[in-house]
Amino acid sequence: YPLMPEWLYWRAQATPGRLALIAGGRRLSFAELAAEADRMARRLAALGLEPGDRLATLLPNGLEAAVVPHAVSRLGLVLVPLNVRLAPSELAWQLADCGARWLLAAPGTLDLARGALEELAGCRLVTTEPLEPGVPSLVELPEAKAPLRREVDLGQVHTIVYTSGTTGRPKGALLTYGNHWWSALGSAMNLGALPSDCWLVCLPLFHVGGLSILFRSVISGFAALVHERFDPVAVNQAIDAEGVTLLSVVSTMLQRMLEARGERAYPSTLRCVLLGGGPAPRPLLETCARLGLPVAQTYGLTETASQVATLAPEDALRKLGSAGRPLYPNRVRIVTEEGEEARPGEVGEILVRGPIVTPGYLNRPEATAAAVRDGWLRTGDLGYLDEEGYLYVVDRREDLVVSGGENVYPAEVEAALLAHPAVAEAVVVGVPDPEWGQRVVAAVRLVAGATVSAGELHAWCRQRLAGYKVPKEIRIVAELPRNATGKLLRRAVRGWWEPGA
Ligand code: S0N
Ligand code: AMP
Ligand code: MG
Ligand code: MG
Ligand code: MG
Repeated sequence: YPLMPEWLYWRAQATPGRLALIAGGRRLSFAELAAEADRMARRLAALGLEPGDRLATLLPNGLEAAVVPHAVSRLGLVLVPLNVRLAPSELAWQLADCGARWLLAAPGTLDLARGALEELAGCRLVTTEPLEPGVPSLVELPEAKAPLRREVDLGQVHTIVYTSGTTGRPKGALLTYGNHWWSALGSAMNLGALPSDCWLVCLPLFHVGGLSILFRSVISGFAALVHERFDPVAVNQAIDAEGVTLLSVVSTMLQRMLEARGERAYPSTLRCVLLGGGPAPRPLLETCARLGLPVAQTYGLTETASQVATLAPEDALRKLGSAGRPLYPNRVRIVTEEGEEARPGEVGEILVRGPIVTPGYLNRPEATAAAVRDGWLRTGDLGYLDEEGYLYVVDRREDLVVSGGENVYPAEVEAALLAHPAVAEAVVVGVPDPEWGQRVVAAVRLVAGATVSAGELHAWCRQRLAGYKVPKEIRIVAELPRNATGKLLRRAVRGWWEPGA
């Protein structure tokens, strides 16, 4: 793999005065962002962190979360951005799996970080600002004289992002500099990238949908505006009055933006709304088309560092409902259940090949071998290509629930329910939901003679699972539906919530 100049180091020399980042109440040029990243890198070095070490972060969106990916790259660390919605035990497991030496937390995540570290030896806490005696903070640390890297190796791992799977624990997807580089280039070649662009980050920076915007900004040389949390009114305001030209959202967010706005048109300065992370409901796309809102559906995964295929702006109406064509230089194939190449229009599994595809999962040789074969990533998603090679993702996966852009695998929730001594059997399914796309619900059968309320089970789940995984409804039933051979019928359980499906 070729060495190339470290992106921010290069950018700060090429266009030092151009606006780079608006976050945490500050506006930074690329030169200022680079200085900020260098300072953070030297302070991290003062903790004893060395090239190759893993730095986990538990950060809400803000200045630190936007600077740390670049600091990590200057020092040669590996960034592990953790989801702030997870439960302490879920975080502890990921921290142990990746062997992080330090966990960086902020005021808003301190308690959660503490909870996660309670039973974990070998990982220490560092905070963004002074919060407690004895706990080092970035602000107070000295700047060590560590050598900072001016070049990066495209084959090297930059990030580990945890993503859930059908069975077992989440897996840490390895993302290299090359994955991020080609992702940013493919995006620029499809949507264009202008010095005057400003890409709003209202997705969390611990998922690739948010994180990838930071790399695009530095690689292509446009600004990123980071919102601390998703607020539809603030997003609309930023589009109207703060020069936002691009933004990335999931359906739940876009819907809330439209509800907050009514029928008032968006300004023509808004070039593109990238809509991804889950199915794009057709009525939502049609409403946007009617309002003249330039929405581009995208299909992407953690394992591909974000976008795989994105509809080009000029195809928005002609190909409504499609996720577009694969981004340069990646390829997409559809393979039928029989293992054959699908014909145009024929549904099968979506396979992806190209430099955006992860080299694999941390500590999981079998899962890696199963997911990436001959360079082709098996996504587990179903879709088809039309005659012109445009991708349509069809929403038919039984094992995955996508709720508000967060993925929930029923097995994980079922395991949490089954861990309760009163629960004999549990079935978790996703049902259509007007706000979340799908919501998680559960049906349980209790151990004979046991008594527990749905409320108690709810509280039990809350202690063990991220809020978005906790079933929005739990039904206690006498019997779960089975077929003649005793197999649990998930579809029948789903029918209790979704009659006629
Ligand atoms: C939709 C969001 C913003 C909702 O969060 P909100 O409103 O801030 O919630 P809270 O106020 O914190 O909590 C209120 C209650 O709601 C529950 N809750 C929160 N989120 C969910 C959820 N998703 N599902 C169900 N319930 C939820 C809370 O638990 C709380 O309830 P109680 O009090 O009872 O606990 C938020 O969910 C959000 O940020 N979603 C987006 C997450 C995301 O980034 N997804 C994308 C992940 N995938 C990728 O990154 C790959 C795809 C990709 O890269 C991409 C995606 C989109 C666009 C572009 C791209 C690209 O390729 O570039
Ligand atoms: P994640 O693993 O969190 O990165 O989420 C990736 C998953 O989100 C994919 O495997 C799909 O199941 C789903 N997804 C992403 N984009 C789309 C889309 N345009 N339509 C339907 N599902 C999508
Ligand atoms: Mg996934
Ligand atoms: Mg998702
Ligand atoms: Mg049990």
